[in-house]
Amino acid sequence: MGRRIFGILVMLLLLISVISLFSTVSGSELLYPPWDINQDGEVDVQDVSAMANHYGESGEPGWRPEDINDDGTVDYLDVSALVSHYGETYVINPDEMIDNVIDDVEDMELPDGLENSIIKSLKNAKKMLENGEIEDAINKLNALKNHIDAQRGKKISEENANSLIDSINFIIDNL
Ligand SMILES: [Ca+2]
Ligand SMILES: [Ca+2]
Repeated sequence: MGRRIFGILVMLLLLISVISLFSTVSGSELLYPPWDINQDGEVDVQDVSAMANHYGESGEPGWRPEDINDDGTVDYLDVSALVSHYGETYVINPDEMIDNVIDDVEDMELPDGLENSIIKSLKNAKKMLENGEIEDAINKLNALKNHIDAQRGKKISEENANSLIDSINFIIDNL
């Protein structure tokens, strides 16, 4: 490891230890932000080490996740973006995810009866979550999956059925 890189790493670690004292936990992120390089919901030492491994490299803008600002070089700008968010964690917000699925359903131009029943189930599940009734919400969402499955290839295309069921599974996995 070159002296320059080593110096940068030491500075980085010092900065991190100071900044992490002031970092806050934020929520309500649907997709993890770009400075969570390995996209595991936490900006931590793993992301720093990924950054250190590719520091100084260049390529097509955004060719690597470590090029956070998509300018084609992994440099101090990317380090500073990472450092300024160090210690943050991000949670998947089920409310927003359900709203997104409702938007998707509205865009699918399903027969009215089916569209209404799916949206009603999603809204019920959302209400249950707001009341902290997680088990009930999961049951509701599982029942909705069966309901969609039963119409697969009939009132709803294979493609749309798969996409909705994938989204619902993702929500359930994150509850
Ligand atoms: Ca991470
Ligand atoms: Ca960059």
